[in-house]
Amino acid sequence: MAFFTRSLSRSICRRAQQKSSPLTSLRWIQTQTSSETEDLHSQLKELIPEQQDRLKKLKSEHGKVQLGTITVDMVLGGMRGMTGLLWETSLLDPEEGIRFRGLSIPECQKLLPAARPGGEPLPEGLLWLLLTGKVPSKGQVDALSNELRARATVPDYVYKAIDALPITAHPMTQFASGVMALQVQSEFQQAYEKGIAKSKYWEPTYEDSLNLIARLPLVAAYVYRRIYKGGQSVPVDDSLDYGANFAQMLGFDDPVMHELMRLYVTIHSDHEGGNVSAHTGHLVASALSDPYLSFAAALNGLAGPLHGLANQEVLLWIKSVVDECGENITKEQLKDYVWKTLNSGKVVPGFGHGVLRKTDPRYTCQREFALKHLPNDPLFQLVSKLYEVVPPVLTQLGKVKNPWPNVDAHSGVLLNYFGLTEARYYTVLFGVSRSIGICSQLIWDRALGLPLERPKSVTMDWLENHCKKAGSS
Ligand code: NMX
Ligand code: MLT
Repeated sequence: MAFFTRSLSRSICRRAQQKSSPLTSLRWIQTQTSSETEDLHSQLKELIPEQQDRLKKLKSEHGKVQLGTITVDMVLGGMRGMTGLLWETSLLDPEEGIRFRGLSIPECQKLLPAARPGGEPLPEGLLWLLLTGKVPSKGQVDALSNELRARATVPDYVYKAIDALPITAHPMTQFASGVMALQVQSEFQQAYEKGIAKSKYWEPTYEDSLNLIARLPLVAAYVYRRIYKGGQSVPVDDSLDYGANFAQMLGFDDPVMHELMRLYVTIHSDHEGGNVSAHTGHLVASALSDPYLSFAAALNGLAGPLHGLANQEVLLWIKSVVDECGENITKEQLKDYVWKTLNSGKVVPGFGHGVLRKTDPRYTCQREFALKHLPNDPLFQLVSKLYEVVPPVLTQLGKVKNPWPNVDAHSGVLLNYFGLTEARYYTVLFGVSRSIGICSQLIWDRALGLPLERPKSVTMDWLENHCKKAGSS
């Protein structure tokens, strides 16, 4: 939920009542504009006591309210549908998709500052929104861009740690190793060793988080240039924002690719708290591991093929379709290829989801980007055909809960079109973006004093005995 002071909220509510649909009104009041004079740190500092009180009140007044029932299916089924985490920065609706602090992706595209009029949102603006629940001004976003650039310094030993790995190591392995090496500079770890008070934990967590977010593009670009471009680096461009600079350091100076990277980093940043990477980061951080340690753990979850690595798998799979059947494959041939994949025991990458039950809005906005910038690209046309062919096949399987495409079904063909063709690298891009969501929530975890995460586990014996006692057949 976003934040607003009581008096401001009353006036916003009055204005919201004048709006047409109740749903639009509710969304409208969830976010307010940042006050122009304040910087990010000052805004957070002001918001924290208010939110601490809110949490205390929730606990004392409603702590015993039930949120649902836990079934054996949930325990055996990866905890699907079990509400068990507090995650402030975003909320996922199965039908509608993600909302960042109450704003949908199209609303973010409309409201967040852009580099050019009508352009894609700047990821720095999203970071501000996730942290404060407020829409920043262009001036605030520009100041945050400058701050991130100033924080973007990477010690040489980080590159040496990466260089110690064989060049054939997966890009995610190299990237996560670089993040672990960055941890040497953790301010939280140093402060904890010196005995920092719990009420101040959020401050070094904030410093680590902003430093980490600022430094990740350099480490990620180093991995890319090391593996695919003979180790020749491209320097930071001080005139560019976060997303554009990242693309630039990878070696792409096309302004449309810069726009794509801004969109990419924005939409991959956060997907509420239960996904593997976010949940892992949150869990590890609950032990008071610093943001570097927590985020490195999150990256290792992102590197799994059912999670972030699916973006690599999608492009490799699409290229295997083209290799076998050519670019002008008919829908009938495509259907046969999908069945061949399924019959060989594999999943169709880029389709399905643990929570979503409709087409992922992150897929839809990437499709819109493609329709605008690369409508005639043969691989985009293939992705469009897959949108028609795959869902009925998955539905026919009879067990897939969501046959629709997710975010990973589309990202690869966009990157490939602009020359970033190395599919094995794609999950690193996802990782850079995910730092924005995970770190924003980590700052709030410490500000709110959230406890060590430690759910109860049981054995099959325990479950069988419990069910016998409960009289279930
Ligand atoms: N292709 C083939 N089978 C599928 C697919 C798919 N795309 N999606 C789900 N199923 C199967 C699934 O493997 C399971 O089979 P079984 O009972 O034999 O184990 C059955 O359908 C029921 O699964 P669901 O409850 O629909 O999905 P679940 O929540 O377990 O898993 C995913 C969600 C995302 C892991 C699953 O849909 C999948 O494997 N998709 C392909 C990989 C992918 O695109 N992952 C990226 C997700 C987004 N991200 O970035 O993280
Ligand atoms: C994500 O972005 O984390 C994925 O869509 C997976 C999920 O939400 O479970």
